Amino acid sequence: MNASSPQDFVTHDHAADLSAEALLRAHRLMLLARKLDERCWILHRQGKIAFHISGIGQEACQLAAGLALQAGSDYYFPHYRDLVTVLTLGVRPVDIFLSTYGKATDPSSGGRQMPNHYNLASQRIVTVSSPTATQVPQCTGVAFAIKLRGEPLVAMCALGEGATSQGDWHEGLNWAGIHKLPFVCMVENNHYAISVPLEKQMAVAGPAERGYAYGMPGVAFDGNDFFESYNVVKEAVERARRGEGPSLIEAHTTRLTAHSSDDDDRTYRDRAEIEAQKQRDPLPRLNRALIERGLLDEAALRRLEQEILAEIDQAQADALAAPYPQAEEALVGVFEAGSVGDRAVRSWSWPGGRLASQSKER
Ligand SMILES: Cc1ncc(C[n+]2csc(CCOP(=O)(O)OP(=O)(O)O)c2C)c(N)n1
Ligand SMILES: [Mg+2]
Repeated sequence: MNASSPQDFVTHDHAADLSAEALLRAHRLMLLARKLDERCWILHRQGKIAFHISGIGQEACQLAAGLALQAGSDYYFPHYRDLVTVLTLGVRPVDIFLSTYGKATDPSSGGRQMPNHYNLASQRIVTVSSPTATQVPQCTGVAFAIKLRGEPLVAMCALGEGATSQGDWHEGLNWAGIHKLPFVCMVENNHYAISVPLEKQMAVAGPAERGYAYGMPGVAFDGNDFFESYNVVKEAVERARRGEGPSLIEAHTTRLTAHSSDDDDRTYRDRAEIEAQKQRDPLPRLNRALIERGLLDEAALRRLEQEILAEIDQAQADALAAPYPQAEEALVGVFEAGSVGDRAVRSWSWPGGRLASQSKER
């Protein structure tokens, strides 16, 4: 069974419906994400932040996801690489730095989550759980609730191809297929799970081949081509919204960095392979497409880059100036007030003082 092609799946050229204004906004978001991502790498190498995991090279399919969903209404369960998706759905650059620096005003967790574990409750971006693929059954659970309530909403998740080897992925997709849920699963197939290549991960060409087994379309597409990605993701999202059931969509994409700031991919990846993958980099491809359409020129691109770098400088400065959480508040929000865990925590002694949860009701 071969995966479907975008031509078989897409019923309408959704990308053609994007106005010039929408395309310029999309392009700005991709450039913003790239520059923000690069800044995080620099801060890590300067020893100023503890960890970074990158979306560089995977932005086209991610941006398509952010644009295809209704921001603030539909639910999104992100992959840890989905920087541009979450920026598109409403996370601000300062929020990324607040989280990375572990500041008290970090809207995702008050500085408690790992960096890149994106979430923003107001925008229905549900927090990344560190065990890979656990977002899939979480997301199908939300999709089930949407269906039971008869809401015109969609629940979408993203994950890497390596994580599709986890049982959670299979269970989630099986459930979505049985109940014909308003659910979209996007696999960002960058052909590596840290150092493990795709062919050591599965005996099929890619995860999309498995859609048939779960009773849903499985569609493989060029996840580095923004227009193709938008057409596929939008089709899957609208199909779910129309009550036609779930879709499994597989973005062929490129991880242009090491797995994370803690990884050295020179130990397992040929440099020539990365150089070849850079030819598929989604950002120059989108730059060229907008230049060809007369929406951008080289001078405008340089101006935009400067504007974005200034925006990032400001966001970084604002986050640096924000307060760190108090040590005494470390356990606030971990347990529901009045629960067994909360009562246990209240009974602990704390060097140098009392826990905030012992002194204050929250
Ligand atoms: C259940 C579980 N096992 C292992 C890990 C460690 N781990 C984190 S990311 C990762 C690789 C995931 O690869 P893939 O799903 O292809 O995503 P990519 O990083 O390539 O985007 C692993 C093994 C984890 N977080 N959770
Ligand atoms: Mg991978």
